[in-house]
Amino acid sequence: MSEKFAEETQKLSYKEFKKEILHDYNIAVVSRECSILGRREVLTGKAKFGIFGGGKEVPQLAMAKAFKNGDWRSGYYRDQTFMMAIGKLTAEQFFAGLYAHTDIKAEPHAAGRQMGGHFMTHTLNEDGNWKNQLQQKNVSADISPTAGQMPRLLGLAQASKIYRNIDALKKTNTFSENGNEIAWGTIGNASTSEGHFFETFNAAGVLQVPMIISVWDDDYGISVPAKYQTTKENISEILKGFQRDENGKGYEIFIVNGWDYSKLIDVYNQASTVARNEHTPVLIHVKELTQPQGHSTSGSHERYKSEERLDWEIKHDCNTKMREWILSIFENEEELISIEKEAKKQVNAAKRAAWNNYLHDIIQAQKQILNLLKNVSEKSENKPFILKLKNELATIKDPSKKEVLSTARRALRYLIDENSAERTQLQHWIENYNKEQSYNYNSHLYSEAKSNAKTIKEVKPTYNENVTLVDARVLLKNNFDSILSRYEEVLIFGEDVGEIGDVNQGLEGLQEKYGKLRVADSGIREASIMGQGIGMAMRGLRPIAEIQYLDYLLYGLQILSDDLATLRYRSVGKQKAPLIVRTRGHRLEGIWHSGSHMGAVIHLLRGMYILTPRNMTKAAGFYNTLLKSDEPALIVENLNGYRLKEKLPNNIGDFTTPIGVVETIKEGSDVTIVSYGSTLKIVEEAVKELAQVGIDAEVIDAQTLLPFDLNHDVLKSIQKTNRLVIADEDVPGGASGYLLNEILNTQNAYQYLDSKPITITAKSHRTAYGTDGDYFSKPSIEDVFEKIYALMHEVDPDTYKKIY
Ligand SMILES: Cc1ncc(C[n+]2csc(CCOP(=O)(O)OP(=O)(O)O)c2C)c(N)n1
Ligand SMILES: [Mg+2]
Repeated sequence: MSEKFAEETQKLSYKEFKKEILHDYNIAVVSRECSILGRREVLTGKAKFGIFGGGKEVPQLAMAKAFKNGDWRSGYYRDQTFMMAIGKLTAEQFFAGLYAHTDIKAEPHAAGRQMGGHFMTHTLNEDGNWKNQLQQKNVSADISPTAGQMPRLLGLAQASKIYRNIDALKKTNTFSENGNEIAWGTIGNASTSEGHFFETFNAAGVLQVPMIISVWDDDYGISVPAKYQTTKENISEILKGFQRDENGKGYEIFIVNGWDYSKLIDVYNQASTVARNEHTPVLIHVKELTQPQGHSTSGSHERYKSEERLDWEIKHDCNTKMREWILSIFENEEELISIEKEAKKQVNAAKRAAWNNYLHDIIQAQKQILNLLKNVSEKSENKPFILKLKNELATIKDPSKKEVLSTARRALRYLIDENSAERTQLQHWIENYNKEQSYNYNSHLYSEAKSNAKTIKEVKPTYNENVTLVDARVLLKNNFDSILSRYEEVLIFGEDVGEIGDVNQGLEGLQEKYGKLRVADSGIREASIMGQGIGMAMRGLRPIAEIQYLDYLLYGLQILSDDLATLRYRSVGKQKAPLIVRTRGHRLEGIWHSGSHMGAVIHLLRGMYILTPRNMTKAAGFYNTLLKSDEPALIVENLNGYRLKEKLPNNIGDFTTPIGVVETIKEGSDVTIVSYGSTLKIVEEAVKELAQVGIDAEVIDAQTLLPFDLNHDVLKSIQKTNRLVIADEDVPGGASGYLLNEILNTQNAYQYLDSKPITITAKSHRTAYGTDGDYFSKPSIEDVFEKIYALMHEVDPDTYKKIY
């Protein structure tokens, strides 16, 4: 027993001491039994895939002891023991997750949407409002991409720093008590090879935030050993340079073996004191862990581990070692044997209960369909076919919803020519079942709460009689000023955002006014800037995280796509992170400054709003709208718009731009042109020239790509013009392909078209540099003119004679 641990335990009576250790041992054993039976459930076909926490139990017990209410975890799929130890996972819930039970009460971690092993706690109430995070232990919803949990971890930790250091936020709130909360990260040894790990690690050292990263080191990443993962095969060794010392702030680093229960408890205590009190980040390298059942249910580790390694793993299994240690103190094996036997029984019973609970509703549905098919077959000419389907379904002992519904849908086809009450019943049953299940599998991509961003009403900008024209960046700056003064929880950060007030001075002077924490410069690290925003937004702050140029969003795109955009969906509406991402793009210069890839963005970021304001008044209005609601969004400002003159509204901070509403900026009768962002300027010029030859175009600004035109105003325009042109500067089939699908399929506009719909886009390659590079890469005024002219030539060749 280590000294510190002995000291601690002296405070407990022997009885309490023993009780606590046996309680922990019990959790470890129950957790292991879950892993063992879980694997069996997959191998026998009852569950699809399993990834478990066997071999990592003991350090998680220690972490759970130091984890307090208000704290946050951002971890990965090995942490079932931790979840059990903080009282947020039962054995029955573990199996419900494995079976993908869609009832959130039975499976509170994802209602079956995520593979087992991906955990969360609920931070939102039924109405979508925040719960009190100080009264519970908080677990941010896990994701599968290795190290994807790291960027978010930075923001979760940074939030404590913000709450501790910004006076206005110190008033009692439900998120933080003076910033005393720790953000706990867990990561596998091999996943530390990812850039996200190193980027986050460095950033947390720079920011000095209360973050503790535990590396669960089992020497492998699936089959690939440490030799190919980590320099010197040792993550704490190579991170030594981060150790804080007299030369500067940095990390506290601990190294401990994962089977050493008492030492682990010491280390986690020390680590939490350092992080909580001093806001110093900590690394705990937990070594000598094992994976007794291999990586996942997809394979067996005997394929790639040597005999010696397998033998070593048996001897160093953390549960076995903990057992040996307990026996060395208490010398009573009977008690342990009884705990082990009881755990087996308990887990078996939990498994059975979870299975029966999961199957119950499906079996009900199966019975209903068997009954309906029997009834409907009686009078049907296709009786034998329907009965065949019925009998096949009847033989399935453990049916899936798919089997039940697919049988019903196929049976309905046999009744196309028949009319009966039974047929109607069957139709209704299918419709209802589909509706019910669609809620289970398809809900909550966006907020379904009353406060969702689509419901925020438009407030138009208003102007004084003698309106002043200003550089548009001044309008934007005044609006950010207003936002920062109205919302104390708003923070704006990114590269060059602080001291110079962003590269286009949309935030000029605001750091001076609001301080270095609220308007902050960040390192060049887009992925963790996104993560910082996500984590802070999860803790009640309202971050506006800036990506300097749209092209560099790609560095952060993975985390936005995998983490932020999926958050509400994967948590079934139980978590949110209303982060606003600010960037600028469109019509820039050169291959990596062209700012055009909106198609890539809108396809990867379903779950966020993607907004493309055509000027800074519209952009400012979007910020104001978003801050009134609680959903994540990306706003792409026009880089070439900051120096253009705009009218300065007198209701700065109040006016809003509605989400999902297009704007007709010029009416016309011959053709509808839909565009957005900087391309609109080109379109507007071309339209003036088209007017000179008698072509009257209607121009619609899409404004918000996600969601697009909820009122179907484009359809109304096409009903009038019967012709559609979509113009943008993305690649062919990029955002224009998306818009085409929205207009033709979703809005059903195809039926009103008298001409082939056309898209005018950039070339497939990225944009060449310079004025001429732009001219030959992206659509020009002449391109737009000629394409629309050619369209009209096809309609009326006599009036619009061929140009070429
Ligand atoms: C970005 C990404 N790449 C690959 C994978 C597939 N994958 C899942 S787990 C894993 C190994 C992780 O090893 P380690 O971090 O050591 O954690 P362990 O499973 O050993 O606890 C890999 C390659 C993934 N999930 N995400
Ligand atoms: Mg590993």
